[in-house]
Amino acid sequence: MTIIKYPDSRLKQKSSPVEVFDENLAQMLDEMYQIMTQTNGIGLAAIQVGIPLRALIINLHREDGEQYKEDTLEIINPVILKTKGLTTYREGCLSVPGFYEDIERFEEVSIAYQDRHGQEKILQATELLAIAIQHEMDHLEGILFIDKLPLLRRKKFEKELKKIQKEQRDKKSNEIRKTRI
Ligand code: QAP
Ligand code: CO
Repeated sequence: MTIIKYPDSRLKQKSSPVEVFDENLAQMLDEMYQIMTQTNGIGLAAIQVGIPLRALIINLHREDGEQYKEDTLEIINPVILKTKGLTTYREGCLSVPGFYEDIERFEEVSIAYQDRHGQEKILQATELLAIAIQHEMDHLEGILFIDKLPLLRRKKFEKELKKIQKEQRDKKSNEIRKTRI
């Protein structure tokens, strides 16, 4: 499993509902957790590892700054039932590393979803959890947080991305040249 990065077109795919709650699903969720924590993430949708299923995981840090596996929320086939208020938060994304921008979201959301066993659940989320849920649910529709930026800020992002991509290309060709000499 590797994390797919923007501008890979797979990130624009709409994910399909999970219909089978079996050992494969459990294994996918476990592997997603591993890669998310290895890359310092707090949320990951299955499409970010190339699997177009409506599944996502969230694991927020506790007050001690640590992540605990038992805190992981595994959210399958979510639907928003209710929203309240608006709030802005500086978001990032494992598929858009190094970029952070303010995004407006609902302040609170209630969702219905299924857990890894197919059991139906309801969750009322506030604060960072509410934001993480909305960010990850957008991935299921093929939407990234940068898609929500106003045109000028989106252009600024595309410009910064080109610069970083060029730097990485130059660094690579330099490394190749060094090993030849
Ligand atoms: C989504 O985001 C999210 O740029 C999860 O270099 C966003 O885990 C949840 C990350 C906002 C709540 C609020 C980003 C790691 C991780 C980077 C992430 C990076 C390394 C982002
Ligand atoms: Co993301």
